[in-house]
Amino acid sequence: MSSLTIIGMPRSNLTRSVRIVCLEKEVPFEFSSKNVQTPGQPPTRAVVQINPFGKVPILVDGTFVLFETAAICRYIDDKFSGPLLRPVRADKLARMNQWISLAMTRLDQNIIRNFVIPMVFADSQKRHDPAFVTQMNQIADVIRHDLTVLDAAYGDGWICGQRFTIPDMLIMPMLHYLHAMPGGPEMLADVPNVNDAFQRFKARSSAIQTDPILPEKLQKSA
Ligand SMILES: N[C@@H](CCC(=O)N[C@@H](CS)C(=O)NCC(=O)O)C(=O)O
Repeated sequence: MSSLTIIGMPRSNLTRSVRIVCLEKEVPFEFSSKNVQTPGQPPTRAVVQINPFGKVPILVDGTFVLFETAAICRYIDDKFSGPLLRPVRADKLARMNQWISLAMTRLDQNIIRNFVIPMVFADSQKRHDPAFVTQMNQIADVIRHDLTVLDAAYGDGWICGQRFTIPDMLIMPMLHYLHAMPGGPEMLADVPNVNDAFQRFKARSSAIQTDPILPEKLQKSA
């Protein structure tokens, strides 16, 4: 019997990644969004008490509390039996860690924080503001560049070859949001290996069970 709880928000891409890791690892867990966020407000006391940085996801395993998505994903894979979510050979493992690091630093920052979030919160007037348009176009160019690099890595199916591993579980939820943005489907269509992996990701049970179900307004804006 697992005592695992994942604390986070259903629409947080990183919380989704951790839930996907649990599902792929076949570990039973509870998902708790209680007192996690008050929209437009700083992190709640309930969150800050267990993560002083005020961020989710957070893992609670009995008395053990862990924050930072990459650390949580690796912990789940290392601690529990079930399908291995990483390669075995040292060089392949190092390569996986390279992609995890890239996903958590550059890709999450550029795709989610610098592009998706500003686009979601921009009203129609803001979306037509020339300074905002220039800024979004510049970030879109960086994302296009990064997707091209990823496309070469996705040549064998997933980023570490044929096995669906932790960096895929971090990157694919980011692409889910990117795909919902204006120009997102076109960006993905330009990178066929990444796009093919994204289509296979969407069909996985772990992706379906954690689908953030984006509001219709957002879906239509793509
Ligand atoms: N470095 C952290 C980043 C976590 C993060 O930015 N989480 C977002 C949700 S995806 C969050 O907590 N946002 C709420 C806030 O910033 O108040 C990690 O890897 O877990």
